[in-house]
Amino acid sequence: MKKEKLVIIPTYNELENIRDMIQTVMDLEGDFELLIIDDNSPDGTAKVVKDLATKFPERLHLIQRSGKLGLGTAYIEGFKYALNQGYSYIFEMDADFSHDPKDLIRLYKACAEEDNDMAIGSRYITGVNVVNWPMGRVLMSFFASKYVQFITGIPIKDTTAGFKCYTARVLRAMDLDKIKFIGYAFQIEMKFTAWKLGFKIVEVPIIFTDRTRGTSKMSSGIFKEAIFGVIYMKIKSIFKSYQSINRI
Ligand SMILES: Nc1nc2c(ncn2[C@@H]2O[C@H](COP(=O)(O)OP(=O)(O)OP(=O)(O)O)[C@@H](O)[C@H]2O)c(=O)[nH]1
Ligand SMILES: [Mg+2]
Repeated sequence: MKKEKLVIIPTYNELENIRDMIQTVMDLEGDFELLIIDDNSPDGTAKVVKDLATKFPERLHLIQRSGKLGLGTAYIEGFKYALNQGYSYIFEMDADFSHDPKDLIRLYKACAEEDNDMAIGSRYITGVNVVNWPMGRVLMSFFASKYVQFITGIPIKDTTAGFKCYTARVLRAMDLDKIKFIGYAFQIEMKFTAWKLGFKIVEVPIIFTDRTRGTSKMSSGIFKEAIFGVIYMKIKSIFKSYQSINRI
């Protein structure tokens, strides 16, 4: 089977979502493959993945880690796996259906058919496309994105978005071991690095819906990391020259 598209989903206690999510992605047109990175979820998320892997042995993959090590490190591990295996399009998506799996196809096309290096599922292109979040959280997320744009100068409206398609060349160009943040700041750092390396990034409008099942893993530490992290990242970037670590 051609290793073309790999969707990476990090999970921590997503028992209530994982079965439906896997089935939905497997049913999509275009033979998407799935890599679940589970951090030893106490609710047994990984067990469901293992059971379903017998149904989709070629297309469903699982990496189990010893404990809750954070979203950023889970993705870095997934990116390395994807590059080693030779996938061309690598996606980030949450397990909780906040991102509509059908939009994976639009993100894919934005890269494969429209000559972009990276596509971002964006909530803030046409106003604010967020469903069921309390107003406080909508405003916080929206202004967080504005804050990041202001500090870093990055021309992206949804800087903390976690729904993306990377072409392999973007991930190959980055020194993944140098990506240090783990929460929302991780999402910002990945976009900032891709932009600094000169890649062509497009935002695709999506509707983001708050999770209806399972519980949030976001903590105040993750917000703090993002607030101070962008300032740190910006200052560091002034002294750094951005060059691809591989020839692309
Ligand atoms: N492997 C792994 N996955 C994580 C970790 N923290 C969060 N996740 C997963 O990352 C995705 C995003 O986390 P969420 O808790 O949905 O974060 P959020 O969307 O900002 O917040 P809510 O939607 O309110 O829950 C989900 O699939 C989580 O299960 C972690 O430490 N390790
Ligand atoms: Mg979520």
